[in-house]
Amino acid sequence: MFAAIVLLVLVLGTVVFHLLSPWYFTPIASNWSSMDSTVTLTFIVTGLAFVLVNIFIAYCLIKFRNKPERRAEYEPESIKMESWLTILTTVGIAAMLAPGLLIWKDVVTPPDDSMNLEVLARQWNWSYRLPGEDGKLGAVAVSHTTADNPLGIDPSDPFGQDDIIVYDPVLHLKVDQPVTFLLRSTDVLHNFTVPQFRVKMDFVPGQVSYIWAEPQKEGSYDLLCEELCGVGHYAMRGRVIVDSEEAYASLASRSTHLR
Ligand SMILES: [Cu+2]
Repeated sequence: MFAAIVLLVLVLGTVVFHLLSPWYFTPIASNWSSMDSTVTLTFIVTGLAFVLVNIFIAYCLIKFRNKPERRAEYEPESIKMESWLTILTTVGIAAMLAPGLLIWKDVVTPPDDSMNLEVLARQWNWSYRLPGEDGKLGAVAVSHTTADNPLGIDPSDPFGQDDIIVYDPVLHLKVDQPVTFLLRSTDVLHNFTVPQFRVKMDFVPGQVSYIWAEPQKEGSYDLLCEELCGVGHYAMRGRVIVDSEEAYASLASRSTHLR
């Protein structure tokens, strides 16, 4: 009886803590509210399973508690119960996973008006490359990488000649402009995470991975590397500043010297 009461108090405490907890996601600043919906759905499904299973255990502890005259029943199989358990588990898991598949399709399909922007991760800092006036990023290759050309821009590609390179952890973005981040690493695995954008992706040396988001709220956000990438990992911090259209335009006109 005592164990059953402790169990029920723990369940109640856990649910109340979850509902009243001040530790939750930072306010969202991008188009990915669907991510928050899937997390909420997962909490509902797993929360229901957690509460029901524990109430059932507490019920069994009381109902089948030890009595001198009681004998255990031997029932190795119950087709009816197993069928119900299989159906309920299937419905619960499908409810959690199916929306994720639809949202993943959106994650891997950047919109047509999305701006390509390159992020270069290195132990342990960030650089960025934005398309110049031609609106296109030039070709890059590891074979062109030198101390003077750390991004490996191909000198023979005209599209690359006006690219804007930012050797600074601060990246400016325009509000309501979808951006596809092309992710390159020159050394080890890193990860691109702006918690307020709700999407994250690994950098894999030797390939270009990508992620897209539409920043919808002006502000200044931390850019984190969320892949343990060496002793300086903790210091691999960047900053993404989402500007209004006017602020971004005046910044762009000033940043031509960065070319
Ligand atoms: Cu890193």
